[in-house]
Amino acid sequence: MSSPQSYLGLDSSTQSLSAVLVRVADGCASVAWEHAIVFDDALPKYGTRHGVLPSDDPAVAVSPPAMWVDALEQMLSALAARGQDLSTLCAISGAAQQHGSVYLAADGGFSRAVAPIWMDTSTRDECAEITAALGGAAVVAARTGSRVFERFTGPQIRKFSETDPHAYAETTRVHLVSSFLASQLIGSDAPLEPGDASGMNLMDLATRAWWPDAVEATAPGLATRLPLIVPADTVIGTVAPHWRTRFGLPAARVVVWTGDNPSSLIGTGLIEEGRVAVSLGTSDTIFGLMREPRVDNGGTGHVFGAPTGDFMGITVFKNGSLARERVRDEYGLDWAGVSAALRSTPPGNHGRLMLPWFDPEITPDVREPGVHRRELDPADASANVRAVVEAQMMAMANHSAWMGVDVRDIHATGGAAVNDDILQVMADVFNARVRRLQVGNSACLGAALRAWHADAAASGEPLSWHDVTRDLGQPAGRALTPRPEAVEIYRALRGRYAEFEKTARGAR
Ligand code: XUL
Repeated sequence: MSSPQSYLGLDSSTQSLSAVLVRVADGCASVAWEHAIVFDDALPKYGTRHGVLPSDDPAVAVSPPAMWVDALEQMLSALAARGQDLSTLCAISGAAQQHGSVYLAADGGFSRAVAPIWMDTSTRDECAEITAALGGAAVVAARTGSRVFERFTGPQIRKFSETDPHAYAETTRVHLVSSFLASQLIGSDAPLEPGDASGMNLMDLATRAWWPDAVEATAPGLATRLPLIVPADTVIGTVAPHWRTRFGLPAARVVVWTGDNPSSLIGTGLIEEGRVAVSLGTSDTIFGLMREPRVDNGGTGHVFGAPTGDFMGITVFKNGSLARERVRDEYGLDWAGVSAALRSTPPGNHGRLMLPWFDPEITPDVREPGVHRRELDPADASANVRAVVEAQMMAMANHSAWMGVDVRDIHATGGAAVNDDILQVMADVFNARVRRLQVGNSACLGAALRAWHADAAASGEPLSWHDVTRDLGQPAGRALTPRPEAVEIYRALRGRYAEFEKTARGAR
């Protein structure tokens, strides 16, 4: 019998910091502890709403990076307070919301008090300028995996360098949220890995190194301000002495952090091509592993590096859980009420449609928020609940076709994946079998499994991705299967939904 080992995975998302502690004994992995710190509730002094600072401009979305550090401290304190032996803790890794940028000065303090995050859409001009300088959208997409997007870090850095050149001049390091928090954990400057770095419009996907032309086109002197990019399995240090003395943590290895989506790829067990996962979180995302990058040239899809060293295709929808909650709250319902509404209305909703653009949308590209209804009475609570869920599923199915995956099986994760009635709509719209994961927070689980995988390699006893995802990164429980009559209805309705989207966007 080998002695037990444990691995900590952290996930700093838009609204919370969560942790999963995975225990490995005799080759079997189980979850020993889970914990979450919700920013608005646990750190009210920062005044965030859903983790974001209030703004009069719907295009602006920023968060205070100091809040993320405070949450990390609360989390490590909670880990220590479990009172159990932490000496088995071998390695820690993490995931974070992608694209957000943290600006540090030479003394390690913030040169900008706020961090623009993935919900920010205020960089339209910067996107156009970078695209033009690099020879067009198709060139940038082929090289970096995505055309230039407002929330991607490159245009965000450009905006900061132009609107506050003095503070930009003071900046010596621009971190992503992932590398910023990893730096806190190791007590020194942490690198990035290709998964999160591919959300910046600055990395060459083929070489997994910075693309000099993009770096130059983005902001003056940016090259020296960017972290290094290292392979995704790199041990970047150990838990800093500060945390060890404070909370009695061991000198566990710290593995380079990644973005929440690449991390979820591991946490949902998608280590082979041909399957997809749908994450129903603050953002809804659909993603899958790709052996070779197939880029969505003109569209809204992205190709990121995958933690396995392969690639992943992903499409992101901004109006995810906040849109579902808006509809739920508008009609004074709870989640049981949402389920009841879905059960009391038929698939296809008698043709009643909603475009749920409560906030500016990423996919499709919608800058002016606005909810559109067709044949849908705003006073009809049940029909509106069905309409928002059907809209999200149809948009996801329509806009992920570029990934070229014949979707037969979906691994569902994220907060709303606990709801069978929502997952039934997913199964019917995609005509696919839907199963949820054993561990709800797949980004967090992925971080713990990445820590295990890299620690094993660093200890000279490498494990395969299959080994580390076998016990926990797999679906569990009953599958929701598509119902043939509903599948037929959605086959037709998806076309009508696409046409409604087109008309509404054209009317702008
Ligand atoms: C990915 C994206 C979001 C954030 C959410 O491109 O913008 O999924 O990573 O945390």
